Amino acid sequence: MPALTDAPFLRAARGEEVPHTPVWFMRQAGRSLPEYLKVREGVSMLDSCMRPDLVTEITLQPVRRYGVDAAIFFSDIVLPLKAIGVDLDIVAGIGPVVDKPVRTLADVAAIPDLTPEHVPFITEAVRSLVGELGATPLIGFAGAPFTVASYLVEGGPSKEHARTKALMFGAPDVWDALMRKIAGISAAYLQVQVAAGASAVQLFDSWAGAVTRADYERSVLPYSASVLSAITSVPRIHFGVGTGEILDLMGQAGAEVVGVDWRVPLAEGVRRVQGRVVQGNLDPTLVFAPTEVMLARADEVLAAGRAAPGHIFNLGHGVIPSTDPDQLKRLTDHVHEASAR
Ligand code: 1CP
Repeated sequence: MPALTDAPFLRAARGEEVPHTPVWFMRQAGRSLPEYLKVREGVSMLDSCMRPDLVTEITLQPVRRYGVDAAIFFSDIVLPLKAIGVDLDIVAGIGPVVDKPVRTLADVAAIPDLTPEHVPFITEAVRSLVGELGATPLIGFAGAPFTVASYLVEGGPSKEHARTKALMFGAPDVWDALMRKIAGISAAYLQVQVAAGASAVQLFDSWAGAVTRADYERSVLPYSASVLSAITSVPRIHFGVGTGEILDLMGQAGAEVVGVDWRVPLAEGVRRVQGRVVQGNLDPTLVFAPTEVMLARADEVLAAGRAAPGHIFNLGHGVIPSTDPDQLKRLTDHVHEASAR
């Protein structure tokens, strides 16, 4: 039986030699899989995240189907907020919706800190998964302060993040209090997952690309760095979308691995994060192209990844729900075969 600590995903994250380039996909579980749609029938998204039996099954589904090198814990970035009592729901076809948006110091003060007692079902689900996964690593995750703040301040998904950025520009005291509060919640939530056996963590700052370099450095980075610094025993991955202009700064936030979205050529991403391991970055729409086109582009990503101290193959953002799972299976097999040392 191979040892978990020698799993290719963890070796790559530590910058060690690997038998093949490890591969997993952001949002590999979920709506692209018929077996997911089946077990979710009649169960709301948030309810499914609080049921360890369902979380275990849904997390394992893509591992069984694709043979990917890591599992990602099935949950959502707003789940810890729900667990501490923030009135929110995940609405099908929309995403997270917050009943009473957070805009003032009093609103922030009303949000409790997260303790392990708030999320016993997470501990139970992670333990169950780690037992089932054996030598396949489980990635825990949390939302980074900026991205979670956007849902809290806007009250739901947003393209412009206008109210969020207005708060950042115009009310620095409220912004600091809110970002500290979320940083504490995300750090505690990751610590629960690591304590229960997660082998790595990913901090999702999906919407960080919405801010300028200067604003990122001053008003976002310190809080993400604080979350990352709370995790010292397992490799950390730091990811956002549209982050080309801030990729070097993201690399300075403390994670061993930096996720690169598909807009930045991976060779350039490797240069920008200077000495860090990279994760990414095939355009998620390439699965809709003919297989040979998708695989040729995957070869380019693999070639560029060789310049980094380590490379974890992934898409440049999450799996699109209408993706054909057979394409992801072909992609996984191809990455393994084409990168075999
Ligand atoms: O009913 C449903 O099935 C809802 C769809 C869904 C799913 C399957 C949502 C609502 N969240 C999830 C699961 C999820 N969310 C996972 C686990 C799946 C996996 O990776 O295998 C993860 C890692 C997330 C994290 C997440 N949620 C992020 C960061 C990752 C990213 O994609 O950038 C973000 C931004 C969210 C918010 C969210 N939750 C759900 C939706 C539709 C959204 C995005 C809404 C928006 O556009 O703002």
